[in-house]
Amino acid sequence: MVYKIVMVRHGESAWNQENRFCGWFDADLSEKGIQEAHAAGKALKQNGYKFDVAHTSVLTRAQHTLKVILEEIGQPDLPVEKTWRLNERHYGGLTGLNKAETARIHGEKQVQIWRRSFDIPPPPLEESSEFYKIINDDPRYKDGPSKEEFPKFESLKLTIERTLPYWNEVIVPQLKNGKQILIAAHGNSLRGVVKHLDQMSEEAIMGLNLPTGIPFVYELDEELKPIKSMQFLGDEETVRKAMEAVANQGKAK
Ligand code: DG2
Repeated sequence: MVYKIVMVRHGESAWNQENRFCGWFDADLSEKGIQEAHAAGKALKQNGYKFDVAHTSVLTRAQHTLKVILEEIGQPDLPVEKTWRLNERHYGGLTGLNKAETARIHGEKQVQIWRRSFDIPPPPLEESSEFYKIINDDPRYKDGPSKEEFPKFESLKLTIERTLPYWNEVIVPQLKNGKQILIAAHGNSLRGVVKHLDQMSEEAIMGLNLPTGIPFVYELDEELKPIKSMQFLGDEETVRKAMEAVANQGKAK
């Protein structure tokens, strides 16, 4: 038995477009992001994908992407499970800052460490920040995380620690029951899943930048080891350029 699972990072968000660290701030898709979501849905349709269940985060940009995709593939009523565990990493005190401007102030090397190091977190989101209450008092978190575990920042390591329990306890049992699954989530929550599936080293995962709105497929064996890893539904050159563009967001320019 071979298991197949499809994942997609949401389409470009308004804050991706403005090149701002977004994390748990709830930016919606940009116009381009909506188009990317339509294109993602069309690519899935062309390749004959149908799903039994979809999983997404509690953030609008991922849910919006999923909604557009499900409409495109003719499954608007598919059961959708939403969890904060698939949220983007919490970008702490960097939330709202422009990435290029931050690179000009702190240096590209420091921004690269904040964006891509495995276990060095960004600075905490202070209570005095204009984003603190917006995020911490948001009713979408009434079912978790609890006040005690509510993050003030997250490294990729911390993100993986809260995403993996959901992968193992919710997604894996569904996969093993033969369910066809689609996950619409975020650059870093999905990098965490990819690191886990491909058993990538902390070094190797630093070099991975996921493009917005291009679905990718994993084929897994009985033990959930990849037979095929990260097969993008898009031509190689487009995917390469989109990945490079994400990497370059941290350049001072
Ligand atoms: C981006 C990722 O998250 O940023 O929070 O700014 O996938 O929700 O757009 P997403 C953010 P980088 O780690 O690529 O800087």
